[in-house]
Amino acid sequence: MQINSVAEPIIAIRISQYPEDNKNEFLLLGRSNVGKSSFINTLIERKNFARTSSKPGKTQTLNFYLVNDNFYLVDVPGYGFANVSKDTQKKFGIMIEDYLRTRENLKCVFLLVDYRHKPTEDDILMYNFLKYYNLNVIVVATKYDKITKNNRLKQDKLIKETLKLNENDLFVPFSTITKKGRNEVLEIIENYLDK
Ligand SMILES: Nc1nc2c(ncn2[C@@H]2O[C@H](COP(=O)(O)OP(=O)(O)OP(=O)(O)O)[C@@H](O)[C@H]2O)c(=O)[nH]1
Ligand SMILES: [Mg+2]
Repeated sequence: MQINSVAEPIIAIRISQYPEDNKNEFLLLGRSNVGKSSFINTLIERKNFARTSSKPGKTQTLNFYLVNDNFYLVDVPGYGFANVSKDTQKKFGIMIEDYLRTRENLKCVFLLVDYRHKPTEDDILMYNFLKYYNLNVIVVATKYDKITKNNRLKQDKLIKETLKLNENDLFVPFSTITKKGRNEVLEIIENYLDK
């Protein structure tokens, strides 16, 4: 897929603020700082179009990026970061739940986990929650460039076993530095758009 255009995001906190043009949507989920916003930038080949930061807690709203006038990539706040107050975390949780509960044009969720680490309890909870609601989940392991060759197989195994991935679950190692996984993700999106 060629990326021809990306519009300034539609920002939403409440359901009433979501786009109403009923286009297909793809949601990014994952811990704060795992690389959700960076993932979007890599897909659309724009530097910091979706704002990123080395400090967790950068994205604070639902941000809908319309790509090719055809589908939305939806960036959201991350979970599981201790420096964000309990109240704020709760608000973020409600924002994401509202979205998942109501969004019929959601095609699939990219659940991002850090390639270097064992998925956290929050990651496991999120994965199970998505499966329970029968959503299509693609696990993306970010920051692939930061791990040595020797450790890759071990990390693959650790992530798949910790989340208890099924045979049919897609698992995509990803890097914003080398662009590894970019084509695969674009193909996945394309396949959903064709369905
Ligand atoms: N080396 C490397 N760094 C990455 C990669 N992906 C993200 N990062 C870095 O990780 C940090 C966090 O990235 P963000 O995209 O802001 O993370 P986020 O998940 O959107 O974070 P929140 O908005 O706080 O939930 C930034 O410093 C990025 O440059 C990657 O594949 N490789
Ligand atoms: Mg972000």
